[in-house]
Amino acid sequence: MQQLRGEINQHNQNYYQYDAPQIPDANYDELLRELQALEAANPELLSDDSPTQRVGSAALASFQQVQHQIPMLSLDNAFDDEEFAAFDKRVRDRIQAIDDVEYLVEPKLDGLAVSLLYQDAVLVQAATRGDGKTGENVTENVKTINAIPLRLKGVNLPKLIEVRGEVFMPLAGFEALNKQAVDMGGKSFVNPRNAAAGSLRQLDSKITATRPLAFYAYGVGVVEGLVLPATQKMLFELLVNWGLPISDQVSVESGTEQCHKAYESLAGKRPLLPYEIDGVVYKVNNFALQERIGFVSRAPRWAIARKFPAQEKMTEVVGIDVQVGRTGAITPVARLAAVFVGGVTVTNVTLHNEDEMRRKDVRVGDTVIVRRAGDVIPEIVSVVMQRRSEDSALFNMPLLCPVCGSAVERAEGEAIARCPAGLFCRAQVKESIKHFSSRKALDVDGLGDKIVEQLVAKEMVKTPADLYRLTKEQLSGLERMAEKSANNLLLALDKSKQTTLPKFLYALGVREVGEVTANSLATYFASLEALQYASREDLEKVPDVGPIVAQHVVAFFELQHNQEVIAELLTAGVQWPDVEAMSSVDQALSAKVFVLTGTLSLMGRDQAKEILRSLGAKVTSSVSKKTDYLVAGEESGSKLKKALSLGVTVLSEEDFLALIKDHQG
Ligand code: I6G
Repeated sequence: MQQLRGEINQHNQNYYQYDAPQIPDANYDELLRELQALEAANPELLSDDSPTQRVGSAALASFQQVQHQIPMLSLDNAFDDEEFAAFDKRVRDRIQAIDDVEYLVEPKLDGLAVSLLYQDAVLVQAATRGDGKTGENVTENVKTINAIPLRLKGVNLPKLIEVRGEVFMPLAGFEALNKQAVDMGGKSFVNPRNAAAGSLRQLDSKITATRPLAFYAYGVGVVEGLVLPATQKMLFELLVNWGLPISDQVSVESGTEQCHKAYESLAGKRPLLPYEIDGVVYKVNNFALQERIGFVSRAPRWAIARKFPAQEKMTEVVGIDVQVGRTGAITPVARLAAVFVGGVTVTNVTLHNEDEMRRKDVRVGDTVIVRRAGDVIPEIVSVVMQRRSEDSALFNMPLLCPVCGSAVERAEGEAIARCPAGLFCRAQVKESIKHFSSRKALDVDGLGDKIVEQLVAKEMVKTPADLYRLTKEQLSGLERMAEKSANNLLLALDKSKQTTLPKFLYALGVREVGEVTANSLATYFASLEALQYASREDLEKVPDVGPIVAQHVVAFFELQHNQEVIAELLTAGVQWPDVEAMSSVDQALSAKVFVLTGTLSLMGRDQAKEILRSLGAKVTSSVSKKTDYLVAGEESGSKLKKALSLGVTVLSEEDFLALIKDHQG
């Protein structure tokens, strides 16, 4: 217990005093709960100075200290429905409730708690929570936050009122601040909470003034010259009338079932909100009941935070590998001890390139914090430096391609190192074949990675054209390939020959030519021959094609090897309908720009794209001012948020189906 207390105290200090947490919140919560459980089982060993008995650590000496007349408490947590039900039962037992209890429900923002003192309606002091009893005087800094009124509005204002709430940094501001920091060669913030804390606790308030901070009030402390209304909800209405912002997601719910629904609803909205939340706060709505229920030393008994599942977890880097991609890019990849985070098990994460790996200073053996938010690919947020072993060594990128042994090249000013061997490097052959046969390309059903690996290793396939020369005998000789599977694969190969020009162009794997560009090229040139002989100038006339893409396209078709492979593919029977014929259908959506996001449950995304393109629309992957429509399926995330902020028309899946039905006639 002593050891746990020491550890937790250190984490408190890192979090509250230095704004530099070394472990994710979920791991901190786990430590605290472990200590709470030990103390509950051994009450004779409980001590007043245990971290379970207080909140955070003392304030930094460089700010003036502020004594909170009424302690700023923290909230107990519930991590599942049973824990919330147990909380509700404790509440009901204390007030001997027969009916359901009414709770005020609000999102729990990921920011930092502050106290604002208004005397005769004027903001006279602002303080951080600190250890709950003593905080830091951040008045000058708080005065720079636009969301916080310097003078309260209205009549019959109290003589003195202490408003409490959360200062936070909205996501858009956080992203802009980090971009600016990186552009200027500075360090970025790990998350919006740290950015908010770091911004508020600046000794120079001019710096705070440049930071995009916001505020929501959640309660009051000291009050003189006012009789509080009967409920938390009515207090919120009063605060709003005085000009104080409160969350726009507040509701009042009765009983555990409704509370659960409100939790689910906020969890669903979470990716759409313009700020980060890490849970939901429930408070007994009625103040008289709150008073009867009372407090324990660190938290009110009438409130609880129900946390969302963790999006950050700690794990260990067990190795760093380098992968050679289709275009020869050499990418360092961290192999992790498996960790369940944000709903999936993560075992590897890309480190992108050497510079990025150095910037984060990731080494084998390090303990790292892994983050997976929404549908974003997992990433390493930071290394837990305190846990680094003394003999840890920098990982050096190889000088030779780990697959073919060619000398690795890194062009000046480029972050990516490459193996220059092209299709003489087996890794690149393998990746090219995988790309060629992938679903969005020629879609060869049943040609899995393991089979491609064997075909390339045995040198049965060196180019995509070789796929069409494979025989049943050859295939049956492969591991995991029974005769039936060999037959099926041959049928799938035969079927894949009927394709479309955009898919064929995408399948060729020209650098920088993704699905969208392949489609633009096909639409513009309408035939493979026209594209093959296009000049850079011609290519740059195509929408979306800039000088770099044009250069890659020209370079690709200049290589004799590529011309030969294309000729062999055509001889093997790969073919597509005329683009002319394709574009003669209704082009009612011609030139409209669509973005698809979230899960489309009635029609897959690929099918939706194909239909849109056949109607002349353009489908791009990111939302911008040029986007005409965003089709938002279930669990849409940041794209939906961006579309809404740019005023782009958002279509539900049903709206979308109706639209294409209209145009298909
Ligand atoms: O409504 C609240 C939101 C956030 C809170 C709260 C909080 O802490 C960050 N803390 C307390 C103690 C209470 N309500 C009562």
